[in-house]
Amino acid sequence: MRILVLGGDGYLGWPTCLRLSKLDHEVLAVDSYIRRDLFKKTNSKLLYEVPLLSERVNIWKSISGKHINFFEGDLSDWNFVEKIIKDFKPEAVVHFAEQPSAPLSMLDVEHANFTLINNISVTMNVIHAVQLHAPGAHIIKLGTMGEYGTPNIDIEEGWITVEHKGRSDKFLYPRQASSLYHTTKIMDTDLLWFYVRTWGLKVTDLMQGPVYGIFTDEANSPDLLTTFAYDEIFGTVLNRFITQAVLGVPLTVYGAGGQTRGYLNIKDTLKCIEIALKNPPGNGEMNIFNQFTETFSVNELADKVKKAGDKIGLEVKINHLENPRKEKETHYYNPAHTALKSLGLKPHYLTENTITECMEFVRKHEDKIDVDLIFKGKKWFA
Ligand code: USQ
Repeated sequence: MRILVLGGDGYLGWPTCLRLSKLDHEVLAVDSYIRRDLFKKTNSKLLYEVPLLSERVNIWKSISGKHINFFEGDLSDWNFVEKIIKDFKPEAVVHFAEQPSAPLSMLDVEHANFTLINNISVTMNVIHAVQLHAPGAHIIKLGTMGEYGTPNIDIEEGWITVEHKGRSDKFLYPRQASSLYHTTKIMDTDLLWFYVRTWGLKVTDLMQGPVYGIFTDEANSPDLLTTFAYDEIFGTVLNRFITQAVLGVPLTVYGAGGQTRGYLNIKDTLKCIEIALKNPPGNGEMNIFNQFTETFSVNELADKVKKAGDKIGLEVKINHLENPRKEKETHYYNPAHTALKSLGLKPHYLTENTITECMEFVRKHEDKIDVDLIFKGKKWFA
C-alpha cells in the first residue's frame, strides 16, 4: 500500500515508518520537526540525540535496502498538505502529527493556543485533502484513552447505546478529558465522526493509553532507535520512573497515586497500527479501538519499578509529591479493550524483565541525564 505517515519523526511515528517499510509498503514520512523545536524552547532534552529524519531514512536504506520517502513541512499549512496528498495519493494515512504533551498544553495561553490550533488544523487539513485528492483512503488517527477521562461507569470501546424515555440510539461514548491536549483529541474525534457521516470517509480512531519502552523489531540498533523522553513535559510516566530509578532520584508519584490508566508496550503500538491497516472500515464507517493491554495505577507502576530496580541493586525510593495536575487520584476505571485482541493483537505485558532491560539501556546514557528536568512541579491550576 501507499501509506502516508504524518509525524514520522516522533516517538511512535519513526518506528511505525520502519515497520511499514519492512512490510514492503511504500512509505512517505512527513514531519515539521516541531517536537525538536518545542524541546529546545522548553529546555527539555532527550536521553540521547537522534539523527534528523532526513538522515534516518538514509541509515535505514543502508541497513535494509528499503526506501522511505521523506518531506519536511508544516501540516497545519493547507497548501502543503494538499500538495502532499494530491501528489502521493495515499491509500492509507497514519496521523500522529500532533503536539503530544498534556503538560505542555497546560503551561500558558501561548502553548494552549498552539496545541489547539496545531492539532485541530492538521486533522482538518488531512480530512479535506483526503476527500479531494485520495477519496477512499483509510485515515488512521492516533487518539487517546484520556479522551474518556475517568468516569464512574465502565468505559466502552468508542460507542454507547443510550436508552431514553423508551427509545434508544448509539452515540460516541461520552468524553471528558482532564487536559487541553486531551480535549483537542476529543475535538479530532468529533471532526472525524462528522466527516465520516457527511462525506463517507473511512476512519479508524485509536484510543491509545500511555506507551512505554524503546525497542521494536526494526528500531533496535543505535542509529535507528526512537526517541526517549524522561522530562516532566514530554516523558510518559513509566519511562520517567525507569530513568529516575537509574539516577537514584525518588520516583515522582503525583498525589495519592491511584490514577489508573491503560498502558501498552511500544511494540504493541506498531502491531495495532498493522491491525488497523488490515481491517479498514467501510465507506462512511468509523472504527474506534481502545488501544492498551493492561491497566495500572501510578502506585502499582512505582512498585513494579522499585521491585525490578532493587533486584539490580538500585535501591529505588518512592516519593508522593503534591500533584501538579488536576485529575482524580482515586477513581473507578474499567475500560473495554477486546477489539484489537480479537483482531490478532498478542500483548507484550509489562514484566520485570521489560523494566530491567529498559533500566540497563538507560544506565548506558546515565551521564547525559539532566536531573533538573525530572520535576519542576508547574501547576495546571491557578
Ligand atoms: N504521573 C505521575 N508522575 C509522573 C508523571 C506522571 O504520577 O512523574 C501520572 C500522571 O499524573 C497521570 C499518569 O501518571 O495520572 C499518566 O501520565 P503520563 O504523563 O504518562 O500520560 P499523559 O499525560 O496522560 O499523556 C501520555 C502521552 C499522550 C497520550 C496519553 C495517553 O504524553 O501523548 O495521549 O499518555 S492517555 O493518558 O491514556 O490519554
